Order: sequence, then structure tokens, then C-alpha cells
Amino acid sequence: MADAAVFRSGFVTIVGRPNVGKSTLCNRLVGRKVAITSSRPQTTRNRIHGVRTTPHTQIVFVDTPGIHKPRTALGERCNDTSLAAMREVDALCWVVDGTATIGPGDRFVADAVRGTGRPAVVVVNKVDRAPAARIAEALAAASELVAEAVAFIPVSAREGEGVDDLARELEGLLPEGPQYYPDGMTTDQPERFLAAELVREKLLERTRDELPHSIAVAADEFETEGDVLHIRAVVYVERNSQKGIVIGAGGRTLKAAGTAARRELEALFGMKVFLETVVRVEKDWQRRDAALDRLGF
Ligand SMILES: Nc1nc2c(ncn2[C@@H]2O[C@H](COP(=O)(O)OP(=O)(O)OP(=O)(O)O)[C@@H](O)[C@H]2O)c(=O)[nH]1
Ligand SMILES: [Mg+2]
Repeated sequence: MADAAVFRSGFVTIVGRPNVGKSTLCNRLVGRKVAITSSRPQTTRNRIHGVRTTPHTQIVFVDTPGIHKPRTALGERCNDTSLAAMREVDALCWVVDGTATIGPGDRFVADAVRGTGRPAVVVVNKVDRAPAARIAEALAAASELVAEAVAFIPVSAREGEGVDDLARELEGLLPEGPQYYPDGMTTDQPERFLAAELVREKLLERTRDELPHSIAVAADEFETEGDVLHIRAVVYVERNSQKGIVIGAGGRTLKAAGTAARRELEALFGMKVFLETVVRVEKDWQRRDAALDRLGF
């Protein structure tokens, strides 16, 4: 049992293949949405801090892009971001999808996890959608890959099952330390970045095939005038032909995404939001270093 007089804190990086539920888990652990999520692989593209604070502990979770075989310069940068975020943290949380077979992609991540020498907790996620036998299989396969893991915990990031057990396990791995973030602060991301991410989230579920990968969003205006927050989100696509798809017939796709994003932003910032969206072509931005620098990757 932890000594109540002692404050424990530290950094825990969440890693895994794309789409296994890392960001959903991070949000659930923090108790608030700090990272966007979607059914499209490679949703997360940056390192995102999500903070969970209790009277005697603080965990700074580091959500990371899904590690994958990169096909673009963006993919390479995302993987580099994830691998770098695994170093010099107090513990790692390796997430696998309990509804899927553990394969070469997971093995690659497992090797990276072991390579850090950091204490690791293995999380088998999506237990709400997989039969018990399947979960048992995933736990067994994961334990073969990272035998030295300190715990193996089945969870449902979406429903919350097992998440408190996971938090307790991670808290037990924290050293004595300071409170890094004040009470009530759940992320260190600029509000402008969060706004752009929410617009991107709403577009991800409304587009298909290669298009989700080709979309980047940046907020180039973010200003309060009176009691209204004015945001202008620039949606970048890679080719002219994608512009029409993002806008949709009669402007419907962009409008629906904008409305959904605005509602969520109003709830998040607690004020009226005027959200303007424009679409621009930034040719092949996923493959060009200069464009990636400019877009902040
Ligand atoms: N049924 C079920 N679905 C889940 C659970 N956790 C996440 N999902 C879904 O899985 C999909 C991927 O979730 P994300 O949290 O975006 O996954 P991620 O690992 O962050 O993905 P990347 O950022 O692309 O690496 C989304 O559609 C989630 O709603 C869960 O516990 N149960
Ligand atoms: Mg994610």
C-alpha cells in the first residue's frame, strides 16, 4: 500500500499498432477527451499528453501514433515520434487489439518495448467485442512476446471495464515525484491544435479509402471577439480531385463535419463558436519534408 504522505508521479507512454484503441484508452484514463479517435488507422499523428491526477498520484500519459510499416515521409515521422516517446519514461503501456490476431505488426512493437528495458504493462483491449477464448489467446500470445511484462490486463477502453485495474497497476510503478501539472489540467495541447484535431476527426469518419490519410487540418485563426470564439480551420488535401470529395455534393460533407466539430468545440470551450472551414490543396504533403515541417509534424 502506498504511503499517503508520499506523492508519486511519472510518465507512461501508450504504444501499439494503429487502431488498437490507444487514444480511446488515453481518454478513458484521463477522464476527458484529450486525443481524437476514429475507426481509420493512423488517426494520431503527434505525441499527446493526457494527465490523470488523484490526491496522491499523477500519471502523465503519452499517447502516440500507431507504429506501422511506413509508406510516406509522414508515416516515418509518426513512427519516429512513437519510438522516441518510449525512451526515458517510467513505464510503457503496450496495447493490443483483443478482437484481432497478434501478428508481425504487434511483434515489431513488442520488440521495441523490450528494447527500452522499461517496465511494461500489456493491455488487451476491446474485450467488449471479443469472446473470452479470443481474449485468452491474445493474452497468451502477448505474454510470449513480452514475457517480462509486469502485468497483463484485459480492458475495454470504450466501456471502461478493467481501466481502473490498469491505472492502479501503473500507479504502482511510479516513483516518488512532484505534481507536474496543476489539478484539473488534463492536457498541455494548445487549444488551437485541439480545434484543428476535432475538425479532422469529424472528417475522418466521413471519408473513405486513402482520403483520411490525405487530410491535414490547421487552425490559422483562433480569436475571441466578444463572447464568440472565431476559428478558421484550413483543411489540406493532396490533390485537386480530393477537394471535391471533402467538400461533398452541395458542400454537404464539409458542412456536416463542421457542424459536428463546432458543437463539440462549444461544449469544450464553454462558449459560442463560429467555425469557418476552407479546403486547400497542398500537393503530396505526406511525402514532402518541407510541407510536413510547415504542418507541424
Ligand atoms: N469495441 C471497442 N472498440 C474500441 C475500443 N477501444 C477503441 N475502440 C475503437 O477502435 C477504433 C480505434 O480507436 P483509437 O483509439 O482511435 O485507436 P488508436 O490506437 O489510437 O489508433 P491510431 O491513432 O490510428 O494509432 C475506434 O473506432 C474506437 O472506437 C474498445 O474497448 N472496444
Ligand atoms: Mg490514436
